[in-house]
Amino acid sequence: MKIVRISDEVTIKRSIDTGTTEQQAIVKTIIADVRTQGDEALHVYTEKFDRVNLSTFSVTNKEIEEAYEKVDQRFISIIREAAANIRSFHEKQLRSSWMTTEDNGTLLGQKITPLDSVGVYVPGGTAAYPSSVLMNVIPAKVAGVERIVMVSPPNADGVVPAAVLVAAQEAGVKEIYKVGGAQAIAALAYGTESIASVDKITGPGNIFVALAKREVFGDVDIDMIAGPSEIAILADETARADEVAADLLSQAEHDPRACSVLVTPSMVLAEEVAAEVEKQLTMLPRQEIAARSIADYGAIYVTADIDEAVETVNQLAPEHLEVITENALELLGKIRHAGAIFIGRYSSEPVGDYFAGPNHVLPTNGTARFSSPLNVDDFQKKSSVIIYSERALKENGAKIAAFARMEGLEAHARAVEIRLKNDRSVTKKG
Ligand code: HSO
Ligand code: ZN
Repeated sequence: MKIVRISDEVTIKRSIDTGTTEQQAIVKTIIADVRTQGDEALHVYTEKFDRVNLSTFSVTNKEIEEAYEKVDQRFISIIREAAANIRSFHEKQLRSSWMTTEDNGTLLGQKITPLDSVGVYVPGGTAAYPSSVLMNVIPAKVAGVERIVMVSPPNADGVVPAAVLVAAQEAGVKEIYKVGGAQAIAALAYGTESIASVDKITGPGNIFVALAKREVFGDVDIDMIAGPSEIAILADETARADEVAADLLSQAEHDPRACSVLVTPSMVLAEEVAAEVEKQLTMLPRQEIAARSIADYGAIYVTADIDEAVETVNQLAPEHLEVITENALELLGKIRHAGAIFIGRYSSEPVGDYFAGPNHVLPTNGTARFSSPLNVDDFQKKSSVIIYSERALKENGAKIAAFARMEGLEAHARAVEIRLKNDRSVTKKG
């Protein structure tokens, strides 16, 4: 792993895949086909890309039951416990509608309403993570979303992995379709004979899925477009090199384009971690992926002191940040940009990926500067409520009409004034 002494600017190499023009064109065609031909197009693309011919896309109760038989009991109970932790964390995010009363009798407020329907995309292959099913579905459920639909590509046998189905069932998904890729995103956005459209699409996917989400955005809402995983570890000489190295590798094994960096004022730790990473790499089942990630995107930055290390981390705005230093908690106040912050050596990143409760869908690519982990607010929206009182309109009507005329909008002015006039004539008559 390369060790670099930090200069005043951190130029970190990260991977942003915006797709080729060819891929963009393919995605546009698929979306247009699904819009015009519905299920027929879904069948054609499922045969073409997933190499399977399905009679229906819908996952049946029988398939769910079979999934439960395939996975072991211990996994089911771990999933249940993780789901309970995730649920209880997200319940704390729930906000209430509110209303305030002004002295003149006016009521003003904010009404919170869950989205009607949400579609969760779950990738196929080795990235079909049951944990991501929980992390996408549970906040929507807690938010009160009535209809949660899951889509995932079928494998060559025409099934979705058992663990994914079990996680979906445990999270409370009632509607699952075996369809993936850009065609699944198009079906969720525009609807087909067998899949009714949704209002928002979340969940990670390959470049075709990401491009399709970008394409349908505006007709429906989408979550963030996630880049490869990232971890930054801020550590001093009190950290154990073997633990730091293990955590760097935990994200490196996700993707050859994942980005794992250590930021430390200690050259001793830097050298020990570099050696440990090499050593532990050779023992990993996914060493090929992790080795490429470490070689291409990994780095150890050595800073002059802790303050410079904190500043470096803020410039990186990493998806995950671990702080393993003396008095780590004291640094929390100085950290401004990170998707999730793990404090102390017992808060290893996978604790958050699976179990602690906070969401593992986090801003990547430096977007932690302006965005947040997936949360309950992402599945609700707000409406303003205005209940203006008679007294308030009488007090302020003339000002509102004057404001409208300043903008040259006479009908606005008259809409207010007609009420003032009507009330004056009623008073006169009475
Ligand atoms: N670390 C990934 C999430 C994940 N890890 C799923 C394991 N499974 C998000 O950055
Ligand atoms: Zn992970």
